[in-house]
Amino acid sequence: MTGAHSSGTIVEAAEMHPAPNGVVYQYGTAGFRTKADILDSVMTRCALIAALRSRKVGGQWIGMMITASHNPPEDNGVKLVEAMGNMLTEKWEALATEMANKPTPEAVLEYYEEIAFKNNIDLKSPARVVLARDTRASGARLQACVIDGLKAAGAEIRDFGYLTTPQLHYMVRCLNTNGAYGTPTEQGYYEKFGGAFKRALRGKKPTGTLTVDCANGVGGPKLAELIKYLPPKSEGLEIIIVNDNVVKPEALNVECGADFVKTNQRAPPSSGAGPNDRCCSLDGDADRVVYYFKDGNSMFHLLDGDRIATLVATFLGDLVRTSGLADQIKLGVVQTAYANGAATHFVKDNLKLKVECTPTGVKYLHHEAEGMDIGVYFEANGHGTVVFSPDTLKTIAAYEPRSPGQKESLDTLKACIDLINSAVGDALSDALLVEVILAHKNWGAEEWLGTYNDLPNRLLKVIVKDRNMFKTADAERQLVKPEGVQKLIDAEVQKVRQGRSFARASGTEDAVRVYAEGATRAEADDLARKVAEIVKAAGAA
Ligand code: 16G
Ligand code: MG
Repeated sequence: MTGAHSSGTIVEAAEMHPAPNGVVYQYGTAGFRTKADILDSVMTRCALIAALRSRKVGGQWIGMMITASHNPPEDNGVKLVEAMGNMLTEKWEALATEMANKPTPEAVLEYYEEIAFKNNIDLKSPARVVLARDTRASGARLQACVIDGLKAAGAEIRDFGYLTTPQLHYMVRCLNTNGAYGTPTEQGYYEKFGGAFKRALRGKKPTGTLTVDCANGVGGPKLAELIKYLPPKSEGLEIIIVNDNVVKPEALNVECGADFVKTNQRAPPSSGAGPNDRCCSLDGDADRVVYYFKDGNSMFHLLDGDRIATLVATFLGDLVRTSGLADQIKLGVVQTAYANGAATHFVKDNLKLKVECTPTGVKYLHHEAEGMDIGVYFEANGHGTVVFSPDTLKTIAAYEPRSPGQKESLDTLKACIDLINSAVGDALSDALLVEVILAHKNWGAEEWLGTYNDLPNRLLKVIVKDRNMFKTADAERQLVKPEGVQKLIDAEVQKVRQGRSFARASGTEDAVRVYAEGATRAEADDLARKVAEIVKAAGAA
């Protein structure tokens, strides 16, 4: 921990880390993210924004996570975390973008003072910022740039070194809630989630083993640590860790990790798992997880975020009902347009739950879920968690079960609440929750897969002149610009049985993404190709 006194001025800090010429930065879907060698100035300036944000919220701790998630090893980035452990509010994203693009150190200072003035921020009031980073080689250098900015802004600093992104979110929430969410230490995190896992299992033992691919990122060493707080494998879950080489930073996310598995629809080549062995893959900062297995015929099966959402919603829904709370607590599920049509159908028609659809990006889903009693949200790519409203938590805490059966369900429900990192999607906590549910159902991955059949689908990437000309509405399901393009897409969708397709500009890459599904593999592929052609033609204009 370092002191709260400013050393050096804002101008000096900005001078130490000048902005490269001609680069335009943007606080994107999940923070700034680009090649690490052009991020120094962004880090220092983002630190100033974090300090201002902390002052704006009365000196509460604000988080800064240095990571580029599933991006290649040479990239890096930074995301800011709000006081309750959620993602930075959109208004402040815009301030961060503007600050990052200021041309000179003097302009940085001027903007710093302007933000303070316009937001009624007293620059002498305390500012507190908590830091962590993933295992990228550039992380140490970039962190030094952050610290220069924080010192210049006179912020108190707490540095946790290496953490997963969700661990940092956890620390922020703990620090600002006087321990109500947990103890703000790494050990506190392991004790909380390890303890809740044991309680939620209630003596049940998961079948088989779980092989966890850690993408050669920070999730590896952290999972190894967490395992020490889980029940011994003879009584609980046997976890086999693979791809945990953080000594070789160039191996990060290469031929492994959640993004590799989801995009390529295959297991990492390094995986040594046998037939029907349950596997999951984390991404580089462990805020995302997908499951998969190979069957007896070596056929690969993916159990993605949609599957986790349906499994979790089924289980929590059952617990609410069997606890006797169904009249008081309603569950809902939040998805994006990428959710497989079969998953949406399953939630609506089998589980009879409300489904909402939001644009892509954790912050939109999280926000929507906050409006529900219990909001289960997952993106197909594996980002997600469960959010419990304050009233729901009160209802559950105060509820007196009327039978031993109700008590059993209620105790399991309470343990699951503790097991879920509701500050943000957490690959480690999500995986433990999945394992608890499978153990209760006495299921392996095959049974889980058997709950419904995914519609065949295809995701394509189209490079266009300017992706910003593609504007969507209705949670990205309709293209409103360029005009007339949606009509052409609709005409193709009509021709395909169970056809559905949409196109949207990526928030993280310079491309337009096309998604299509249909009754058969051939129909889905064909539809995706046709829609991609339409987008390509429109984007060439
Ligand atoms: C980011 C988002 C993720 C989203 C993805 C979409 C967070 C923490 N991460 O990784 O939620 O699914 O972007 O990428 O919000 P795309 O816009 O390139 O398709
Ligand atoms: Mg990530």
